[in-house]
Amino acid sequence: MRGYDVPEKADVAIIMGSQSDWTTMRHAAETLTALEINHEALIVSAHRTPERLYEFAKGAKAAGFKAVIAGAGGAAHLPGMTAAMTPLPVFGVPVESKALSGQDSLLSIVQMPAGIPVGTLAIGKAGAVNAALLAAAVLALYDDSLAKRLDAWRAEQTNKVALKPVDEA
Ligand code: RP5
Repeated sequence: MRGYDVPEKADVAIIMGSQSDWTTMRHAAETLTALEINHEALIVSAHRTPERLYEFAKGAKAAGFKAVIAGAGGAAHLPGMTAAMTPLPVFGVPVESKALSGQDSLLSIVQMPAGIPVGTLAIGKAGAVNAALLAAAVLALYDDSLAKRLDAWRAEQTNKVALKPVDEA
């Protein structure tokens, strides 16, 4: 595991199948940063780096991670394969694909057989942000300070919603 240069105290792993997924998955990272949750982002491809996936998933719990956010596009096996090899909660983010706009990613991730769950989020940025919020909610069950930060994050979001719509240019 430490071959990946993971910080000693990263609570959440954000893994993705390709560098090209980072434009989506960085929204998960930014959300975790806003909530002051230590995290580490890694490229781990189910297809191109299967041995890296095996090593990551088998060692993720021992490495100290408490949740895994896994984003992938197309034939998106990464979240499911990861969930098969770790007892940690795995949240899957379908990345929007060029050919099928992420519907392929969504169906690949969501249709897990009974017994190996992947919590599947929405396609794209919304899914990445919500994966981070779900991971935060899990960690907050045992971390009162984080629970307060999560409450504050949601309150701030609520406060930003204007009562009346305005004309936009
Ligand atoms: C998947 O293939 C990745 O998760 C990515 O979404 C998709 C395309 O990868 P690249 O060809 O852009 O590297 O494995």
